[in-house]
Parts: sequence; structure tokens; C-alpha cells
Amino acid sequence: VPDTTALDELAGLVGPAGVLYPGDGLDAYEDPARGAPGRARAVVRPTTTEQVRTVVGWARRHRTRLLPQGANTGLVGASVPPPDGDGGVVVLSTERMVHGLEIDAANRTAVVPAGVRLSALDDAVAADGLWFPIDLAADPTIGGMAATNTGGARMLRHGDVRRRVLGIEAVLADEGVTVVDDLSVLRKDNTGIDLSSMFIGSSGALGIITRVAVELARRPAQTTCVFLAPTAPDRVMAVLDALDDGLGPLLSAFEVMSAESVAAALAGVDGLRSPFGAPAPPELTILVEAAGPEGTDALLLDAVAVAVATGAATDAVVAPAHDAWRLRHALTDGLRHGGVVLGFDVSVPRSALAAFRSEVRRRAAVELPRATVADFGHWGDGGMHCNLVFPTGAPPSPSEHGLARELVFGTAVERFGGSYSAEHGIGPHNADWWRRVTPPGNQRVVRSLRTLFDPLGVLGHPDLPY
Ligand code: LAC
Ligand code: ZN
Repeated sequence: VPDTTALDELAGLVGPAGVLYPGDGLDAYEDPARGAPGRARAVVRPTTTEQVRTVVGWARRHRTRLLPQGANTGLVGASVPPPDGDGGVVVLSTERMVHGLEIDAANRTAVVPAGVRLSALDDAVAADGLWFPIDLAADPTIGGMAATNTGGARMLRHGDVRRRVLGIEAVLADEGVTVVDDLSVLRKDNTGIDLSSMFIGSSGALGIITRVAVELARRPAQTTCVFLAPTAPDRVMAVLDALDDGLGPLLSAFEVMSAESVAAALAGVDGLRSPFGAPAPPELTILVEAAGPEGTDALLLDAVAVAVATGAATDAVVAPAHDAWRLRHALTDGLRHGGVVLGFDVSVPRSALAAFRSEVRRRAAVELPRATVADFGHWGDGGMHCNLVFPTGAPPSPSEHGLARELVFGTAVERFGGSYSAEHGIGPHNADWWRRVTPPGNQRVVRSLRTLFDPLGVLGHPDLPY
């Protein structure tokens, strides 16, 4: 645990406004979007890459753990200090690293300081007809998005962060406090091993990402959404096929929401409308988005008509895009109003989604009868947010929590060859599964990188598995 002298030294290095102490109210840095709050010794807020180097050098000298944090919207616990921590962890917030955004509109790229929020980047490039087309229910920082390799609801069309990053600048915690300068804005640059890629999805354990070069996209002229009710869960992929055939690359999202999730959102969040007007939502509601030039709406309606004609869907209604996404993004919040949510972000091959879902429901009815399964997710990418909701007055016991993890992760990974973290990355919430299923050789390679980049182990959450 650093003594006050060490913190005084830190304030001397980054200025008094650069360090916040527990008395300053650290809730925003200690309360996660999901899970238990943590406790930090202090929060340091550097403004530049050079200041990050200074802070990392300080952490090395004092053997103090630095926990990089963006907007603290992560869902696997990697951005908040440990709840039972002795207060020894210092949060390195990138929130003041927002100056010097460089936009090349004709190249459709931007070099973004790590602390810039997704919404701020979109605002800055809107006048050029551009956007960073990763859609989330939260507003994270670009550095955090890179460190966790965020997926989101338009991954089907635009990819995850890894697919849109052209280069990264990061500060290592090696002896020289090296700056890895790989900020290319070239789409084609095949000059050897891709260093930037190592930091994407690293949860901040290999280096502090300070700037990110990203590929932007043209904003579509027209965005249209339709809700569809599939005839049965195992016909959802037939609906996707019909839409793919009719829309090709114009198909930009294919989300599926269970009746339990939609009902919870309608009950718990104001101002939402039931997709099909009826009070009880169907077993599954598909949200389809098509985005492109004028005329995209007509193509979407034709493709929907084909899906209905083949018998894969029974009902379809056009919804204003804003309303459709408001409902979709309200699901997590809605569930939280209705109970205590254990959320699991899993994926399986798309062909196995329906079977996975019914197996989880079958097992949950037997093994966790107090829980309601309320799933929704990115079926177009094989992703499912598999939530188990317990009554508010009777939250899950530790043994129910353990059973739930085993049930959902075990079914996804061991039964269906899926992943225990489809898009939310690695953090304390799923570190045990990283150890359990990552091949031992791969674990050794990751730990070797860690030793090379951060030999003293001062970077990242102390409960990461590497
Ligand atoms: C979503 C978050 C939970 O898709 O990933 O809403
Ligand atoms: Zn998601």
C-alpha cells in the first residue's frame, strides 16, 4: 500500500487536479455497471501520453497497482478495484485524455485519445457524414472499447473493435516505460507482426492504451427497423437467411429478445411500446435493422415478406428505428427493475443457439427453480445475453450463483463449443473460466507477454487471470 508520501509525489507529477482521494467522492470510479463496488487508494487522471509514462514510472517505483479505467461501463468487473481490496489499487482514469482528436474525413479515419467517449467521437465526425458504427447500450471511451474489444449490436455488419482499429499507441510498464507507437491510419500495412492487436481485448494488462486509430464509416442515408415474430426458436436462422438473401450487406443488425426480457423492459422502463401492440410479447421478437441508400426500406420489406411466406415468421411490423433501439437498449435496465440479475454473455455457433437456449431453460427449471431465464442478444453473431433473474426480496445465494455459472457457462462451452465471454472481455467475473478452458500453452504465451511488457505486475486488475 502506497504511503501518503507516494501519493504526494504523484500529485507533484501530474498536478493537484490530476489526483483524487477517497474523501473527494470516488463513487463513479468505484461503482461498476454490474457487480460489487470496489475501493481505490486514489484516482490518477493524466492528460497526455507523456503523463501516463510518468504515472507508470511512479507505479513501478512504488510497486503500486494501476487499474486503467475508461468510462467504467464494463460488465465483467475489470474496471473497478476489488471489493475486498485493501485500498492499495490506484485507478488510472483516462477521462482527461480527450484533447488532440485528429480526423481525416476523406480517409474515413480518426486518431482518438483514449478518454474520448463514443458519443463524442460520433458528434465530432457527424458533420463529415461519418460515424464509428459500433452500437452499444452504454457510452464507453474509445480506449476502453479497444482494451475490451467491444462487440455490440451492429457487429454483424461493422465488426467488433478489433476489426475497426488500424493502430494503437500504448505505454508499457517495462523497465524503459516504452511507448509502443503503432498509430497507423493505413488500411493496408502488411509490415510484420501486428503489435496493436495484442492490446485489443487485453483488459489493460499489457499496457495502457493512450491513443487509438480507427476506421470510420459513412452514415447511412436510411435506417429502417422491423420487428418479426419467428414461428419457433429453431426457425430464427431461416429468418436470417431470408433477410441476408434480400438485403446482402444492407442488413446491419439481427437481434433477438425473449418474452421475459421484453415484458421486463415494458414494465420497468417508461415510454416504451410493445412491438406488436399486444400486451403479451411473443416467445421471441426479432429486431432487424437495414441501413443504406434510399430504397433500403423497400428491400427490407420485400425480404421480410419472403421470411413470412416461407413460414419462418408469423408477424412483422415496421418500427421507427429510434423506438426499436430504445426498447432493445432498455432490456438490461428493465430486468434490473424486476429482480436480481445474474448476467452471462455467452456465444455458441449460430446453428446451436436455439438448442442452447432450450437446454439452459430445461436445466434452470430443474436446478434453479427460483430463477427466471430472460435471454436476449446478438443472434446474428451467435451471441446471447443469458440472464437468470431472481426475486428482489430473495437474491441468489452463493451456491445458486455458483450453480448458475456452471449451468450457463458449462452448457455454452462444454456442451455446445461456445464462449464464456462473447463480447464483454475478461475480468474478475470470468477469470476462473479463462484458467479453466484456455489451453495451457496459450496461457503460458500470454503470461510471457505479460512478463515482458509488465515485469513487476503493476498493470490491470489484480484479479485478472494473467
Ligand atoms: C447488450 C449488452 C448487455 O447487448 O451487451 O445490451
Ligand atoms: Zn451485448
